[in-house]
Order: sequence, then structure tokens, then C-alpha cells
Amino acid sequence: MTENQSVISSLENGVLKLTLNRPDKLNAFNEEMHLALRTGIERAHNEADVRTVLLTGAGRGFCAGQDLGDRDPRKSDEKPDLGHTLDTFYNPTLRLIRELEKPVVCAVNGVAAGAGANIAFACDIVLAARSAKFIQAFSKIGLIPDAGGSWSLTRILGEPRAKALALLAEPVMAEQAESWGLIWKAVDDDALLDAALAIADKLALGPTVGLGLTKRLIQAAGTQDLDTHLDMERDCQRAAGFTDDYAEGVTAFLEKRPAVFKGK
Ligand code: T3D
Repeated sequence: MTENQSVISSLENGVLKLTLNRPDKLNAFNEEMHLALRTGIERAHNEADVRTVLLTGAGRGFCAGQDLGDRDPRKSDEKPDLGHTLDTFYNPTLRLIRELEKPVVCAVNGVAAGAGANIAFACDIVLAARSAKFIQAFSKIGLIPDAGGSWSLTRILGEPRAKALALLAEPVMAEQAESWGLIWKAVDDDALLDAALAIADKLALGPTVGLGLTKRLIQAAGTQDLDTHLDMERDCQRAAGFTDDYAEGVTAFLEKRPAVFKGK
């Protein structure tokens, strides 16, 4: 286990668990936490031993978005260039999560606000504690939904709900988020981590290359036509068919035994 001030990281059975760890600030992002989270996700990209990521938060919140203490207008005469901070911090992390060809499970343990909510929505399988809520807090401080929020909310919910959530900044409870398809499941608070770990463990024992290609395809589906997509499915299936895990999956089926995938 690696522990630093802002993200706790541990690797067990192929699951890299990353815990946002600024509980006194509801795990709001400062620069250090940005860099620590990015380092964790880069590790998942680079290390074959990592076959799934599990992202969660320490304490009673998941993540309250940007640390507004670092944006205090009373402490500076200059207006901040928030485009620069998106380019430097939020957008690279969002891209890393989406481009990681391994599953990212998110366990939303408490309130997820601003960019905190939208980072959760960028993950592949999102579970939330029943008491957790999601808030597009941006309009309360004069900002727009970033960290991919204006994109993901609109795609998942459609314009009417995306606009209402973003303009009104009203909280959405976990069960509502589940029923709207914003997350996979709401679970009892004390069952959250076990439920998320069970999913992460299962995925870490899965055919990693095939799972990664599946993620790539599903993410591409919204932005390309069927013809292009069928070609992409062909290419991905070709790559999947060349993996050892495919051979193992078919062999295990024919031998009537569970498959033992190696992630290759
Ligand atoms: O700036 C850029 O780089 C651009 C990118 C922006 C991305 C963004 O995410 S913008 C949106 C920023 N986030 C927010 O506006 C949310 C602010 N927080 C809240 O609205 C509320 O804290 C919550 C709804 C999340 C939770 O409310 P509640 O009542 O459960 O908790 P609380 O009492 O408000 O917060 C507990 C503590 O966490 C408190 O500290 P204290 O008083 O106990 O010392 C509070 O100040 C601190 N905290 C919560 N959120 C933030 C924060 N401190 C700094 N930044 C925060 N975002």
C-alpha cells in the first residue's frame, strides 16, 4: 500500500484501489490530489498486474470537485484561467479514465459534487451508497459543468434532465441516479465497498484485453455511424480472437470447467 497525503493506493488480486483522501474537504481536488490520482491511473495503464481500477473516497464524501479554497478571489487580484486548469488537471484525468483499456469501477461513498460527480460518471461501472447524492454544483458559483459533465449528462439523460440538473444544481440521490441510468446501482451504505470489490475482483479475473476492447467499442458507439462501427467491431473482434484468453475461454467451455484468464 502506498499512502500519501491525498490518494491512498493499493494493489490486490489485480485490483488497483485508489482512495481519494482529503476527507476534511470532502476529497475536493487540490493540485496534489490531481497529480496523485493521475499517477494512479497511469500506473493502471502501464502495469499488466493491474487488471481493474476501483475508485472511491475516504470519509463521508466521495469528492466535492475543485477545492474552492484554492480559488479564493479575496486572495488574488488576478482572475484565474480556469481553461488552463482544465487543460492541465481535469481533462487529462478524464481522458486517462476513458482511454484506459481496463475497467474502472467507482464506489461513490457519499456526496459527489461538481467535477467529483462527473469523474464518477466517466467511470465504467458506478455503484453508489444509498445515502450518496450527485450535485452539478457549478451553477451555484457561476461555472459550467466540466470534467465531461455537459457531455455525459446530455448523452445519458437527454437535454431536459441535463439542463435542469446543470441549471438548478439540485441534488440527485443515488436511487434516482440508478433509475435514470446515471449509475449502475445504488446499494446499502454498509454494503457499498464489498459490492464494489466483488465487481472489481470479478473483472480482474476476466479477459482483460476483450474487456478493454468492449469498453472502447461502447464508448465509440455514440459518435460514429453503424457502418464505421461494424468495421471497428470487426477489428476489435480480430484482436480479441488473437488473445490467449479467447483460446482459454473456448477450451474451458468445451472441457466444461471455469475459464482461467490471464489478461493476455
Ligand atoms: O477551478 C477550476 O479549476 C475549474 C474546475 C472546477 C471544477 C469544480 O468542481 S467547480 C465546483 C466546486 N465544488 C463545489 O462548488 C461544491 C462545494 N461544496 C458544497 O457545495 C458542499 O460542501 C457539498 C454539497 C459538497 C456538501 O455539503 P455538506 O453540507 O455535506 O458539507 P459541508 O459542511 O459543506 O462541507 C464539509 C467541509 O468540506 C467544509 O469544511 P469545514 O467547514 O468543515 O472546515 C467545507 O468547507 C469543505 N468543502 C466541501 N466542498 C469543498 C470544501 N472545501 C473546499 N472546496 C470544496 N469544493
